[in-house]
Amino acid sequence: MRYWITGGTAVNGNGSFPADVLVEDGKIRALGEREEIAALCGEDLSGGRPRAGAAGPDQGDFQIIDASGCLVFPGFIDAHTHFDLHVAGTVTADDFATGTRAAVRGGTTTIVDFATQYPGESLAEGLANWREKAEGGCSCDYGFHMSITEWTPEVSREIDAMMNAGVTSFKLYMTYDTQVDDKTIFQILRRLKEAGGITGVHCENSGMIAALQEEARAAGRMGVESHGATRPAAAEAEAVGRLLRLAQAADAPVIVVHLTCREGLGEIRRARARGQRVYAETCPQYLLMDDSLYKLPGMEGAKYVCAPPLRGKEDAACLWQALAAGEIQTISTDHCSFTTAQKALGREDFTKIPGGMPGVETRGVLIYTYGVDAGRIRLEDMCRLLAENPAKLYGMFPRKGILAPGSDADIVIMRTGVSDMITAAGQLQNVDYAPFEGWKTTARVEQVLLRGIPVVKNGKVVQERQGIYVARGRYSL
Ligand code: DUC
Ligand code: ZN
Repeated sequence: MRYWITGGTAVNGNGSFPADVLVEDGKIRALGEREEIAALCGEDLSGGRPRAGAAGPDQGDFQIIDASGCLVFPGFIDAHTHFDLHVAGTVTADDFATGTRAAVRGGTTTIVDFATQYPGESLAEGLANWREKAEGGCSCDYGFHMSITEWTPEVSREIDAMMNAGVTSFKLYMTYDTQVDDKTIFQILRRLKEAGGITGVHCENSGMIAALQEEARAAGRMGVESHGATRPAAAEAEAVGRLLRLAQAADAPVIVVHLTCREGLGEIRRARARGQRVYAETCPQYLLMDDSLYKLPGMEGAKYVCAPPLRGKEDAACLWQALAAGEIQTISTDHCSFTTAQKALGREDFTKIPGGMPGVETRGVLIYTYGVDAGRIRLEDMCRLLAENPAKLYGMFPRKGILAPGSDADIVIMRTGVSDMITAAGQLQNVDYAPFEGWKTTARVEQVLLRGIPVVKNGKVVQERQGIYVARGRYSL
């Protein structure tokens, strides 16, 4: 089947321009003026429009998709999701089936989730476990980072097999029970440099957090409000700084995932000034929400418990400026969803609230509305942050992340200038609340193609389980 997407404004990381797109056999065949695409389709445009008109009925060997008045983006990539993950004695509310259905509805055509090496496992076992969770049930394409939690000579030897299997990025935690110590971080950074892989790191100083949690417990401050107070920006900045010194000595590139604060950004700036290659990611919640939410009554604030925690408004402003300046390369979601019943596990003890929020469904419309429409970033910045840069950083470019001949026909048609609202009732995420409940959006994802398959029409998922595993190459950003 061929699709002719007509009348839209194509957006790539280097700009936007009116263009029609021809899709053939799951790939983008051509991008250009309507007359050029018409010639490729054997159409005579003397009547003014393609024969199929606006609605898009089947025209034999091609279908028209009317994108008039819409933005046409390369499919968004969310390189930070946690589906079907065991956290704090429970398991995330979204699995790969529900999570990827929500993703694709929001314009995300590829996710990269975190396969995790559970205690005593090899990396191969961890990866096999995650492949089994995902296989056959995904509604968008998917790949895996590998979270390394135990480092031995055997695990070190597995790195090449991971790279060959298309798992070319790795995740380390500096906090949680999955944390690795500085010696291990250093050894892994060196090993991955040698193998051509890249490391993303969750940066928080676990000792500082443990001490502050102990103090809170002793003082009987066990409510949600203590969550933010016991994970200060200094804990994040210290860990970012330490990681970057380890990376400097290892002469290795590194990714700071979910950066939340000005102080952490300062550490990144200093490392870059030393000549280091450092990439940074942030998430919509750190750009749009703040830590006053932890003061909400009862367990309301638990909905926003995530780590690192939400920060102050001035941190969010700083992150927006850094996005506009190109100092932060990607916006992912850290989608890690729990229902309010699961959040209630921490009713008596904030340290037992499972950390994380849903977000995979709403990233595109939020970043358009509060980023582009609000004048904080440009349209092409949005495209780089949500599509091109993650594709490059995680070894999928130019197969994904760009509208170009030969690329996968992962395409998002977004209508702007609308007046919509985010609600839990309207979401596909498998959660009974929406963190952005009641937030207005000025953009709507109308249609999505996944490798040329129309999977979303009129904002509804019309084809499920079309996603495939993406073996990724080496980073190229
Ligand atoms: N942070 C969360 O809030 N949840 C899961 C993992 C993480 O880093
Ligand atoms: Zn995460």
